[in-house]
Amino acid sequence: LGQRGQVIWFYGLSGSGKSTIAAALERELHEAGRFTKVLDGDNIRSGLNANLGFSDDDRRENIRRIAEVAKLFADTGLITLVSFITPKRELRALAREVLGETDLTLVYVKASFETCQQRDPKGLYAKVAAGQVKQFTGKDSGFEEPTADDTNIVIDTEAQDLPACVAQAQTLLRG
Ligand code: GGZ
Repeated sequence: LGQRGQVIWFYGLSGSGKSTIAAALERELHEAGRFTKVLDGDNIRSGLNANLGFSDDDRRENIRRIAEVAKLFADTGLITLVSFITPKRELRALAREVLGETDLTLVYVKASFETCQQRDPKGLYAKVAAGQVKQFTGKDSGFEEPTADDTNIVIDTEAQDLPACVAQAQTLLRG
C-alpha cells in the first residue's frame, strides 16, 4: 500500500527558518518519490484564512483550521509539512487535540527575536520597527517558549546551517 501520512508541524518566530526547512525537506522527499503537502502563510492565509488577522482569537481560528486541513491531507497519506508561528502553548495543544490519532510531530524552530530581526528576509521587522505592524509576534503579541509537552524536537537555526537543520528534520520521517 501507499505511504503512511504524517504531520510535521514547524513553529517559531517569523524569520526563524520554518518555511525554508519545510521547503528543503519537501525537495528531498520529492527526489525520493514521496508525496507531500506544505501548508504555510502563502497558501493558507492568502486563501482559506484570508478573513483572519493577528488577534489572539484570529490566530486561534487560524491554527484550528490549519490543523483540520493538515489532518485531511495526512489521512490521505501525504507527508504534511506545516509552517506557522503557533505562538502559544494553548495553540500547540489545540493542534494536538484536533489532529487526534493522526501522527503529529511538533518541531520548535529556534532563533531569537534579535536574530530574526537581523535576517529580516521579507523586510517585515523593519516595518515593525517603524511602527507599521500591529500585534507583531515577539513585540506586542506574545510568543511562549516551548515546554516538553508541546515540543518533540528543537531545531536551532542559529547554531547550525540549513543542511544540518534539514538533516535533523529528516530523522522525523517515518516509513
Ligand atoms: C506575526 C505576521 C504579522 C504579525 C504579518 N505577527 O514571516 P512571514 O511574515 O512570512 O510569516 C509571518 C506570518 C505569520 O502568520 P502565522 O499564520 O504563522 O501566525 S500564527 O501562527 O500566529 O497565526 C509574517 C506575517 O504572517 N505577519 N503580520 N502581526 N506575523
